[in-house]
Formats: sequence, structure tokens, C-alpha cells
Amino acid sequence: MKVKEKFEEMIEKEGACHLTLIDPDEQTPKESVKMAKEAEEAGTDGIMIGGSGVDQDSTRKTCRAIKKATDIPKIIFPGDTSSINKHADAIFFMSLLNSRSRYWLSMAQAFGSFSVKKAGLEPISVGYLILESSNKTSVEFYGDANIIPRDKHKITAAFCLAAQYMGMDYAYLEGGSGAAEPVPNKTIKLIKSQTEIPLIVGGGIRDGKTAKEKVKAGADIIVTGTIAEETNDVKKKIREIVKGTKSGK
Ligand code: 1GP
Repeated sequence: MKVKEKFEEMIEKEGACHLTLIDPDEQTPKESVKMAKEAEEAGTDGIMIGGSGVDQDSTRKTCRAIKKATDIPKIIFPGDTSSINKHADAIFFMSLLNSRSRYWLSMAQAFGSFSVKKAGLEPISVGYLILESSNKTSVEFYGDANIIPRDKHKITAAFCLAAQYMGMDYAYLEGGSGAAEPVPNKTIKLIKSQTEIPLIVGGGIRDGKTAKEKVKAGADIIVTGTIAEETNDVKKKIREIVKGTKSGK
């Protein structure tokens, strides 16, 4: 079964999915494997590998090691075309919809398309949006983003509806990795009332209560990354967040 179908089935049956993001730049491949295995045991539904500005060699090595060690879907979360490699099941084939740069809107996608095909990765198209955060995040810097202010819910919803109309599989609301505040519930609610494609929400989610709140507001997929790097008990923390995610709807 394709990864996208798997997630859709899960959203239907369990209300929402949880994905654990692993940044290959933050630890060795061996440490990343340990993290991925503990997250899998804790019930996470998939592992995303990548981040802004990740090193090509460590991404490939980390993907290869995690692929061997876990059974749940592995999805590349590309920082650029250099993140593409064959050691995963799928890739979030993203267009940064609020970027000022044509590179992140469609050029990087063109540069990477043949490599994705060659690697045999399932492309899951994602309309990616970066929302305002209290601190300037790496993705905002690299992505040359025309940041959407936190209180401009309608603008964010308009971009998500546009993503749906352009035929994208998912919309992804990015608060920024390590953001002090996650994406507002009001924004999520408005998007959910206007769109039909699954909504991914990530950035600054650190506990089960917040994950539950975001799912209740309308998120279909919750992404957490930084918290797994910060905690000293990955299994316990991810279990708490998965529980929150699955009880939100
Ligand atoms: C970042 O949305 C993800 O791209 C996850 O963010 O690292 O803050 O959990 P955190």
C-alpha cells in the first residue's frame, strides 16, 4: 500500500496521524536510528527525515540506517534537492507557496523530479506554508518566505484552498522548527471549514495536550521534531504526543 493511502486510512480510522521528524544534522545516524526506533515503539505513524540546510551525506546515511531498522513509513522532508535518495519510501514533494523565490516555488522541484523518479520514491505533493514565529526560523531564512502574520487566518486559508485547487495532496502549516508558539487553532479551524485536503501541522508542538488541541481544531497530521532531540526519554514523550494526537477527534 502507498504511504499516502496508509495515512488516509489512518486518518479515517484513528482521527489523525503523528509523524516524528528527524534532522540528520543534529545527531549521528546511529543516534537517529535509536530515536526512530523508540518513536516507532511509542506508536508514531511514520518517520520524516530532513530539515533546513541538511548535509547530503548525513541525510543519505541516516535514511539508509533508519530504513533498515524500522517498519513504519519513511518520508524524506527535503531541505533541497540534495536530500533526495533511494533509502526511503516517499518524499514530501513540496512547493513553498509563500516564498518570494521562484526557486522554492517550482525550480527546485524541476531540478529534483528525475532524481525522485530514479530513486523510486512515492511523491506526495505538499503545499508548504510558513507562518510567523516569534523567532526567525531557519526555514524562513532559507526559503525566502513572505511570512504570513499569525493573525491573518484568512490569508493562510486562501493559500490552503489554492493548494487544493492546484491538485496538491496535502497542505502543511509550518510554525518553524523549535518555534516558541505553534500555529494558532483559529487558523487551523478556518482552513478546515474551507478545504478538504489533509492538513499537516508542525512547529513548536512539545506535548500531548497541544497535539490534541491542534487535532481538535482540524489538523490531520501532527509533526514533532525538536522535542525528541530535547527529551531524555523519547519513548515516553512520543507516546504522550501520539496519545494526544489520537484522542483529538
Ligand atoms: C519542523 O514542523 C516541523 O519542520 C517540526 O517542528 O521541531 O518544532 O517539532 P518542531
